[in-house]
Amino acid sequence: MSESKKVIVFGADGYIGWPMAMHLSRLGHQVVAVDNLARRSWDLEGGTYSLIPIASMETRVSRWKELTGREIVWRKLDLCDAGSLDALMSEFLPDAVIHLGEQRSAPFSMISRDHAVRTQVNNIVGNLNLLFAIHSIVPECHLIKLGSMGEYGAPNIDIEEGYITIEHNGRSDTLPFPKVPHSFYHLSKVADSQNIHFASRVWGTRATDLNQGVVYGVHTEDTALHPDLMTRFDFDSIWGTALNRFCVQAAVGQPLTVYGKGGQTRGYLDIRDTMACITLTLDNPPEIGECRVFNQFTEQFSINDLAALVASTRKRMGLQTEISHVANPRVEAEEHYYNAKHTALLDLGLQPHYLSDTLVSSVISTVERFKDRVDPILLQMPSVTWRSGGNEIWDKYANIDEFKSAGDDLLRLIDSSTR
Ligand code: NAD
Ligand code: USQ
Repeated sequence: MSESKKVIVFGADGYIGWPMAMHLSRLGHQVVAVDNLARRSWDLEGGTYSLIPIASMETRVSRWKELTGREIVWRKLDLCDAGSLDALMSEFLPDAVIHLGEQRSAPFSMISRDHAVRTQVNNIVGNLNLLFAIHSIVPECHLIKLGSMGEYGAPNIDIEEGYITIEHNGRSDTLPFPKVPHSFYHLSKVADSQNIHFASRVWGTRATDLNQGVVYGVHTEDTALHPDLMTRFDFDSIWGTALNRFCVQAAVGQPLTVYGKGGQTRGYLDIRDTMACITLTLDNPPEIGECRVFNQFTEQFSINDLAALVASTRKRMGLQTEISHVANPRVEAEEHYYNAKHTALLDLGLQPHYLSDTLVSSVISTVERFKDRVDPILLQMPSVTWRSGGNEIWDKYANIDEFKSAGDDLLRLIDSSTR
């Protein structure tokens, strides 16, 4: 393995963050795991939950130490709290930070005005605070930031890795690739990307912006060690991605909810490949002042492809699956050209897993194991639609201060209820 580094993982209580913290710790890096537990409070707020029961961060890090002898330092901290963030950065002086700590659901960001505001304030302010902390405290630190393939939208031209060379009126320049995203959440990622690019140009920040596709699977070498080390699995209409939802719908005998025509095409990758991509990025840092962009996915599928794959895999297991096309709650192209480059991480040595080989082991087996925990209400069509511009049932708080105090109450509840 490469030299041991001091790495802070922000968003370490999340689906990707917890396996990431363990993966880096196993590789011999000194890992600080940071999260404000917002995701658990958003679950309490909306009545959603992980299909896989998840342990508290305290239990996770102590179980990890007991089983491996390795220490992960756990800190509860909000990236939007600049003073506490600066103190943390000064205390640990990281060589690299991996920034996964954002609100990551497109439907959540479209529920109401307040949800859009909370998403953009949380994500853009948190990322900006981190850029300032790096600049003022650890200017050589490598920022590894999780962006999204959805930042690009679905243009009718090939998607490049971050930059495109354009000829216009006889002149030529290489510029950030144009972005026409799918939601207020994805728009927050575009703003992050712009702020990171600016910090690299002006301050010389060393950054890699990883435009990641949809991640699936819950099993890594480390999550498999003990139930307390497992990561979350979402299946409801706000947090569950289409593939997770299809596997759960099929398991409980509901038709798969393909939104609209189902030609919506996205990039996908196995969570083990997410671990590998971020590790390769950490091991191969950019130069000072370089803002690298990698498209982080391994395969492209349309939603129809995913539904057909779930149905054919289950058929081989002797199980029936019904596919339905339902009215699309989102505003998005349902039939479109999609061809996104993704060679940079392959060139660094990524060896992908492929969904058709692993669908049973990565998703279906987990769903079968925990299907008694499924509340079918959460599989139904979402109450959130892109066109409404605000849902009165959800929109119960009038301003951001009320949201914040409600969030504090929820966090106190979580602190007292997690095991
Ligand atoms: P997740 O919601 O499971 O985890 C995110 C974590 O960040 C949560 O534990 C949350 O509490 C924490 N967090 C949020 N705001 C914070 C703040 N202000 N301060 C500290 N912690 C905060 O999400 P995930 O699926 O693990 O995604 C991680 C990152 O990867 C996100 O940035 C997401 O946008 C990006 N991403 C995810 C996917 C995917 O398919 N899961 C795909 C592309 C990109
Ligand atoms: N969809 C269905 N049926 C469903 C749920 C979704 O057809 O029951 C469709 C949606 O309309 C959309 C597509 O599936 O066209 C993808 O939606 P998704 O919910 O699976 O994923 P998405 O909203 O794109 O978001 C997820 C993660 C997000 C990440 C993004 C990567 O939640 O954090 O940024 O994937 S990407 O898609 O590349 O932008």
